[in-house]
Amino acid sequence: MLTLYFLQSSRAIRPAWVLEELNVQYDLKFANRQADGSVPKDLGVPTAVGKSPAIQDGDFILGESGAITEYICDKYDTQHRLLPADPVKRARVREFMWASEGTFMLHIEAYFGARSSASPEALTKLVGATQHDLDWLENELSRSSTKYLVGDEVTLADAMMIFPLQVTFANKIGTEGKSWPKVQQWLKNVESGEGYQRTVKRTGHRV
Ligand SMILES: N[C@@H](CCC(=O)N[C@@H](CS)C(=O)NCC(=O)O)C(=O)O
Repeated sequence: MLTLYFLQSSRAIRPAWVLEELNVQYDLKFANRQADGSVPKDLGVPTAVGKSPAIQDGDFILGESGAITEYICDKYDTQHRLLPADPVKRARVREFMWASEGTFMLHIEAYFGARSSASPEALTKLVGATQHDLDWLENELSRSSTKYLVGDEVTLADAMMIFPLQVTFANKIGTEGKSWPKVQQWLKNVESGEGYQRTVKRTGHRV
């Protein structure tokens, strides 16, 4: 049985949702955040870096949410539902996957790291980077007019992108008084989906 190491309010929502979408049986090793939202010292995660998420599948241990979600698809998504076989669609999905960590989360983490000490000018720049990311996503969704990021069914693009968008809106990183209607509609589509709802019920995920 596959084990998912799941820290509350973390990127672990990504593999959890993928496992639920594919109806893969898994054990959930749950860790809560401390009362102030910080992460407990030892998450009990068996990777060297010890971050959430991680999985153990037999003897195989893997970290990094992008690598984990791809592994789950390679092993369990025989119909290529979430990671399409067609090279163009697959590349499109992976474009969002890479953007989710390498662009969106990068800017969010930089903002969180700097917000208590940086100058107002530096903070404005960091907030501007996230707003620019939202503009890009709004533009992508306007061009495609699909329910999800790549087509009208959930893919790994949605599973990876959901977390940075939830964090951005929950923490109001440059969002106050502004709107990105396509992005906000996409978030609604995701959060009302049956597989996503099942994931929240099983994990208690909240942002
Ligand atoms: N790039 C990694 C980032 C993992 C990461 O930073 N996870 C956070 C939670 S979202 C964590 O475990 N933080 C605890 C720590 O840094 O000790 C991924 O996508 O899995």
